[in-house]
Amino acid sequence: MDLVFATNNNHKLIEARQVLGGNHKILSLNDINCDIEIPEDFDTLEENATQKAQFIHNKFGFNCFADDTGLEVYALNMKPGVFSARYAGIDCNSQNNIKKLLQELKSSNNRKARFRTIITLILEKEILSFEGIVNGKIIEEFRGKEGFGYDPVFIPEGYNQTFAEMPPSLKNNISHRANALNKLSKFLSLHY
Ligand code: ITT
Repeated sequence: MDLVFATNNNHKLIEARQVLGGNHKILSLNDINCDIEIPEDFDTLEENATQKAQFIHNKFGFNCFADDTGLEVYALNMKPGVFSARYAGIDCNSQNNIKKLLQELKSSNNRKARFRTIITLILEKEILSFEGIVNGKIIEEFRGKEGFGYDPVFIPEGYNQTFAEMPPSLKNNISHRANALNKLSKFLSLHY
């Protein structure tokens, strides 16, 4: 099946194609000639994922899905969460966000965190959501060059490497996004 992935994040697109690409054609926004910045106006992952998917579906009519992801840190009352992309400010990059995170956690022994992804799928007018979570901890320094976002400071439970130190294929087996994408894949294989 052809599905548009409503994301401006190329890393997410690569990850989704690795999980779903064998059975489905995953089209990018480029592939459908869409160069519009998709709005993300809400303060929950669920609402933002739905807004992104609905925006593309309404404008272009394709079956599509969108992902909204947050890093939830226990000692910070699950922040930055839905505000992960702009944690250090609206124009800040991942490095700035991580620096702010490490600063906020400086006096804390509780480094427990999780990534949570919500994927919303719009298929033949039906709207469905899939959640993926990976538990882990935030380390005190940047480690690794793979991945993106907060990957250099996040070690998933049961591993010694950060997501940015792992081969991408390993992150893509165990991550929050892989988890949600696998649920989406299972749904598609059962129903279509
Ligand atoms: P789209 O909304 O266009 O899909 P985005 O990069 O804005 O792309 P999010 O709003 O979902 O995506 O991302 C929120 C933040 O969380 C952002 O700073 C990302 O870098 C970070 N993030 C998302 N997925 C991640 C992952 O797998 N590993 C590390 N950081 C991640």
